[in-house]
Amino acid sequence: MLQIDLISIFPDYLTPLNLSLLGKAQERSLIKIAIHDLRDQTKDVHHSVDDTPYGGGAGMVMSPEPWGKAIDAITNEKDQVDLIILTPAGKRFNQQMAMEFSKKSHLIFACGRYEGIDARVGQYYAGKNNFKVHEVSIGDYVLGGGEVAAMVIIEASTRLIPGVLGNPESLKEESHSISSDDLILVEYPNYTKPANWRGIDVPEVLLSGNHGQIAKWRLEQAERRTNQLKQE
Ligand code: 5OB
Repeated sequence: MLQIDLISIFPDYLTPLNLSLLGKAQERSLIKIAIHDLRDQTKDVHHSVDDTPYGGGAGMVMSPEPWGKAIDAITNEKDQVDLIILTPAGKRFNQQMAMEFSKKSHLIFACGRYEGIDARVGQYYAGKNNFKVHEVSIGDYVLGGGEVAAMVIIEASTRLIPGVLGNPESLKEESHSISSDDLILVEYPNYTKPANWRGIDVPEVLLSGNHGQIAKWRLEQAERRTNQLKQE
C-alpha cells in the first residue's frame, strides 16, 4: 500500500484526488491519500505561513517551521519517506520518475506557494537517514503553486501501480512505446466506427485484418509523428 500525504495552504484545491481512478484505488486499499492544511501548524491569529526574504527582494518566502511541524506530524523514524518538493527549479518530471515513485511506500508532497519554501526545509530532511528529498518541476512554465504539479505526478505515478488500472494491457503497450532514453515515441493515430465520418475514411490497412501490415503501418505513423514534433 502506497501512502501519499500532501501539504498545502489550499487543501480544497486537491480534492479531485478522491475522484475517478484514484478514488477507486483508495477504496481498493491500493493507495491511501491524505491532504493536510499547512495552516493547522500555525498558532498566531493570522495563521501566517510566509515572511519577507532575507537579502531583500520581491515576494514572500514560506517559513520553515510550519513545514517542519507538518512533515514531523505524519512521519516517524521507522518510516522510509520520499519527500517531493514541487518547485520550477527542480528536476523535470518524466515517465522514468513516475516509475520510481510508483514503487515507493510513502510519498509526501510539499506544495509551496509564493516565491517558494525556505531552502532549509529540503536541507534538513535530506540530512535524515530515513528521508530522500526530491525537488521536482513539471515543466518550464510558471504556476501559482505546487498543487497541480503534485496532482500531475500522482496521476502519472499511481496508474503504474499493479491493480490501479482496469486494463493492464494498455500499460503493457505503453511500456513498448518508451525508448531507452525515456523519450516516449508518440502514439499512432487511432480510429473507431464509423468507417467513414464526414467524408473521411479510416486508413484501409486498418480494415485489412493483416496484423503484420497494421503493426508496420502504426510504427511508421508513430515515427513520422515523433520526427514532426522534434522539428517544431
Ligand atoms: N512550474 N513545475 C513547473 C512547478 C512549477 C511551479 C511550482 C511547482 C512546480 O510551484 C510554484
